[in-house]
Amino acid sequence: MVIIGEKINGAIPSVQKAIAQRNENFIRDLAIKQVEAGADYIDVCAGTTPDVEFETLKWLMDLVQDAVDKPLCIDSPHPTIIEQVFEYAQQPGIINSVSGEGNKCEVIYPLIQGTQWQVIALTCDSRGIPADVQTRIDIAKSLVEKAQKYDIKPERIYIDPLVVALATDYQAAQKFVETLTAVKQLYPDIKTTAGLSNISFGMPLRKTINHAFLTVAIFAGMDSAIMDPCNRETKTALLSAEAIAGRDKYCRNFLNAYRKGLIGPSRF
Ligand code: THG
Repeated sequence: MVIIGEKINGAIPSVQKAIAQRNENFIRDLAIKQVEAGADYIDVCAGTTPDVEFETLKWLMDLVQDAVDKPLCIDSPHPTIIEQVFEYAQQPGIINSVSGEGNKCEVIYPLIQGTQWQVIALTCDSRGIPADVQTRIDIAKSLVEKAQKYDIKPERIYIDPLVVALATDYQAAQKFVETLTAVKQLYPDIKTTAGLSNISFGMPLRKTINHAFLTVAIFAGMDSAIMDPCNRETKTALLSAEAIAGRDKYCRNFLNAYRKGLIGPSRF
């Protein structure tokens, strides 16, 4: 499982405060902790208004790259901002994200053409997130086909079938799994990812729901998750699910993590 550490996101109040105060140590510490906990990529999202997004995102990127040697997942809804910060990335990572909305593909695909960069493609467009599975599959197809014109192969694309809250659509997880399965059948080399926590928004016992969803998504073949790797219970759920899904040969990862004390009941 490819883990994209989600914690450096200006939408989180403590991070927003650290950004406002330009608290370098706070951001560095979040990067280091996530890498120690097993993050493969560090998501950086400014979560500001567009006028200060470039300088904020560049500041975050510089700090993270100074603190750890992991690639970035550059997270912005504005393709032109991604275009501006791109040159400050020290190694190829993931662009988060393109979708069928506006000119996102037309800006991002040429930027990563001929590079090792990967890209997350969301199955939504200017109409929003489709309520039905077939429209999501159609959007995924169009995003993959457009990428082919820029020599971006399916293996460099992470389709995000977009998790909406169960509280909004009680069939959200079912639709997610159906979209993911169909996309993988169409493009066997494609990768898939998702943010874990959206599923439980507006519900009690959020962690429990997130963990059940993670298990189901892993069983459906999800390759990556945008998540908090520092949460011990989530890590335990992740490694259990991978073992159960037959994705952990001889349960080696599970047993090693257990021996190292990285998984198990939470400690107080
Ligand atoms: N898909 C894609 N990108 C995304 C999302 C997605 N980027 C943003 C978001 N969704 C994923 N990122 C976050 C970041 C933080 C939180 C939720 C989603 C969050 N964090 C709490 C905190 O850190 O305080 C709690 C974390 C926890 O303990 O689980 O809520 O869907 N492509």
